[in-house]
Amino acid sequence: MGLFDKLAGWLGLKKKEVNVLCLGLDNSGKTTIINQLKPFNAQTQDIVPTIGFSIEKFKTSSLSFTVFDMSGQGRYRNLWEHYYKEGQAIIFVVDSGDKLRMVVAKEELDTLLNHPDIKHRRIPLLFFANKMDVRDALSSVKVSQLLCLEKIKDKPWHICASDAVKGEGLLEGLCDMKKP
Ligand code: G3D
Repeated sequence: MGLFDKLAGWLGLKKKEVNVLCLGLDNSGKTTIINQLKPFNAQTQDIVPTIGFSIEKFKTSSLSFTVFDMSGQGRYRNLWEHYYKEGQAIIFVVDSGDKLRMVVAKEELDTLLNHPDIKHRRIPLLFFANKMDVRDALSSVKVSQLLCLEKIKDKPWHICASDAVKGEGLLEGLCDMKKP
């Protein structure tokens, strides 16, 4: 079973289409992860490059992904928040080698979780503590502590260390995830 099937399985295929938001700071590894998840026949739909802000969307028969950076672009926030309503699952990617920006990642996560379109929904969250291969990378436990994930009580969540370049940890992340 491929990664993509796993993800589809985890999300359940009762709904016709499930839209997954893949979020995180720039350079955390979102594109690399998504490319690993993407089946060969996935169509990249709209790559919408606007000045300073771009969203990638792609879609297969049952899943669609919306991927964007949340960093350095506060002024584009209302553009990306527009996508929250239609998201039914969130993959939040953190660079576990980037200790300096962990606090920024946490701020973005907190802002996301407090958003009216997310706050009261039992939307499942899958965290990847990515770049586990880099020297001195923080463990998934440490990343979880720094992001205060234990405080998330009203949504199913799971964190997994990953090396997106080698494709390691992604399958484990999806397998360990509880069905929403
Ligand atoms: P983004 O889409 O979140 O901005 P990318 O991030 O997927 O473009 O990844 C940013 C850089 O980190 C890329 O390197 C990519 O190869 C690298 N990267 C992604 N995941 C991992 C990982 O798990 N381990 C390591 N060591 N590197 C990773 P370049 O050099 O292309 O900028």
